[in-house]
Amino acid sequence: SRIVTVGAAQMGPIQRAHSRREVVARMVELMREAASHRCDLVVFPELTLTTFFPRWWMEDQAEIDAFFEREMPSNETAPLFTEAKRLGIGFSLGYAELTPEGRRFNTAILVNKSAEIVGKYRKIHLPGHAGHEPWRAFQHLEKRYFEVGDLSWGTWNAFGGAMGMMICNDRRWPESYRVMGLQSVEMILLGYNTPRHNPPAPDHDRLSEFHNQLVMQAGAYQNGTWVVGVAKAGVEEGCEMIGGSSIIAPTGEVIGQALTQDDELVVARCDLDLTKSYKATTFNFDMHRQPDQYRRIVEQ
Ligand code: ING
Repeated sequence: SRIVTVGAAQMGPIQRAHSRREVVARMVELMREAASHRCDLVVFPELTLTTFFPRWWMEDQAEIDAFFEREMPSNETAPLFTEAKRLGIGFSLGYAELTPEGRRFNTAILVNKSAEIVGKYRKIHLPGHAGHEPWRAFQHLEKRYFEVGDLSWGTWNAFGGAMGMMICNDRRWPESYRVMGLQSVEMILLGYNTPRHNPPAPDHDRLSEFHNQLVMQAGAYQNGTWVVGVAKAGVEEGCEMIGGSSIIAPTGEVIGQALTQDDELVVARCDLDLTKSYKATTFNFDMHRQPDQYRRIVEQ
């Protein structure tokens, strides 16, 4: 067996007034709690460092860019890396990336136990809309503030196995999991900020948690991989976001789940060898897939 002890570090709400310093202090607390449970890896949510700013229509680029990180680690985030190295723990972190060339992405990084960034992913499925839609109780402007990610979905050898990442809306699209499944991924880390209310389809609201579980459990089982889904939860600036952070086995079973809408660590011992029986039988891609029949999936 290849056990990775995982800490899903759900974050409660981050209000606009909360500084990165305050948020990082909360994250360090969760990291210390994870270390006390002998975690190898802590998974933080999407856009962990600030409130979910795509809920607002903004036009001033300086105001928008205040939510982005120009460097990683930065002064405010350095304590995360320092503490992780001291504790001998790895982590994944979601943040808004502003590159030196002036490109903006919804990004996640994978950091090993030596506090080295070993993987980076930029969100590909950007939900919501690009224009101001004032009829909505709140906006969802990821298409306005971020570019579509340009790194595809990769895997990295770390923590004893093949690790992959995706972000939030990616988890609703089977292609996200399958691209990594075809690279023999064994554990997918993802963070999410999911408003309970979806203005264009309010009748879906009552199914928010069900849909959240459904897509991650399906992705895990259909690709013989662990999936760790971690929420930024609770009421941020009047907008409720679901919790339900989960650790899901390659069997498709949820083996750990958050019970609150606040900062909460969910710990599980995940044996990467549990992926083998699915990859070798039911989802033996070389033996069973018929790619010639799948062409329509990649047509525009
Ligand atoms: N959030 C949401 C998500 O995909 C959403 C957007 C909410 C889509 C509800 C569909 C229904 O979980 C982000 N940040 O992608």
